[in-house]
Amino acid sequence: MANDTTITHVRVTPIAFRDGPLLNAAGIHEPWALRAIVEIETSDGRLGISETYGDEPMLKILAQATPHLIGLSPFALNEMEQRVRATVKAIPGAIEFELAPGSHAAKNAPKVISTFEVGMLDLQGQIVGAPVVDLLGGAVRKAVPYSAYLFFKYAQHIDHPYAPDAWGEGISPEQIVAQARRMIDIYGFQSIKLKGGVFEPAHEVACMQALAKAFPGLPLRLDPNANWTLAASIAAAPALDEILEYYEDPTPGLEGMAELARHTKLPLATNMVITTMEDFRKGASMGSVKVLLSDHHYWGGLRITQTLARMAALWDLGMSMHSNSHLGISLMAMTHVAASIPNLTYACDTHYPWQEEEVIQGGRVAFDKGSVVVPTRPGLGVELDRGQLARLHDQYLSCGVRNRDDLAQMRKYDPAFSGKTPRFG
Ligand code: GKR
Ligand code: MG
Repeated sequence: MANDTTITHVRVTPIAFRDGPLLNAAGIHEPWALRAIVEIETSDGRLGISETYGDEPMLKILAQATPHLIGLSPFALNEMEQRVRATVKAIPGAIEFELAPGSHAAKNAPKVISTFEVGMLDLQGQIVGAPVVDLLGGAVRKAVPYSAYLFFKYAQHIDHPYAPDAWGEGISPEQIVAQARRMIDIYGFQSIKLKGGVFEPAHEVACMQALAKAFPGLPLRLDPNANWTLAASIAAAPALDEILEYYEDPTPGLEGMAELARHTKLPLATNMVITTMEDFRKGASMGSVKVLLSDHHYWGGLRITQTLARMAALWDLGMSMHSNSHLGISLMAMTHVAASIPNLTYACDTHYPWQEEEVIQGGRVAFDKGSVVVPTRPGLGVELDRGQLARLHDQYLSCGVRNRDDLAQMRKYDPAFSGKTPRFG
């Protein structure tokens, strides 16, 4: 190999950052969202960075997998993948874990592979002097569009851990329109998604109708995270047919989605029923879903996301990206890969507007007309702010949250909340 740089050390730092009282099908977000920041050091003094889930099972698996990176070249992505697959399989009790809602349990090895791949691509970019997107074949767009991701929400968390956020309550159609207006004013987004599955479908449809009226011509999406029965999803279809660009995971299962597809003019989108290659095969043959929402964090990295995009093109599926609560390193990784995908047919999701804190130098990533400009600097194009990393790690140590649990958090507000899905219809 032309470059004899090797990986000498890997550091995983769990962090916690403030997150709003955002409602979803599983319950409500806790006051603290968790992530893990991974630093990969090399023999020539470079540092590659990556961001992933910070829940305890993920930290355990990372702790067991990281020693296997030592001695590898940052270019040895295939060997890294083989080593991770062998390690994760061999860990006794390495139980699969699910991050509620809409993520997928059978994903431990891909989650780790993705984490390491992003950090190693960051290193490769630094070594060759090219942005990550160039290592992925180059950018087909200069900026990646994201959509305004609205949530039903309370004005503040039940236990008042800190001052309420600036977004206020978001329950009524008027409040949801106001939330959209504020988000679009700040970020310039040119499409809107509402996280549903929280209230009766009629209320959520009324919110979408209010958004359609307030923002004529702007593409709209609704995502009830499979919390509507098939009957409720079919019943809502005629009203939504008139106003949505796609209908995201209203009802559970590939079969349910396939049946729903017979009753709506809308393309059905998913980050729930197609999350593995096996699902892809089934989904493609059933024709249940027309838009694939990928997520490099659990699909296994940036390169497999490109493979997925090619498969989507072959099967005539649209393509966009799913998101969970995240900070700027993840946003940059998403931006590099999304910039390399010709058939990115819809603006990507991002929770970024809900996060106020950061771990990267320079503070929060800027958006221009709802898009993030693809960095041209070597690697990911962002560096760690050590002071912020230490501060957010201290928050992790003191916040008490170790695993995301939207259901338990909801039961603090409503002890009878069952969390059983689908709840509506
Ligand atoms: O953060 O509440 C949330 C979302 O509901 C998230 O967990 C989902 O995975 O955004 C996601 C989705 O599109 O399904
Ligand atoms: Mg979704």
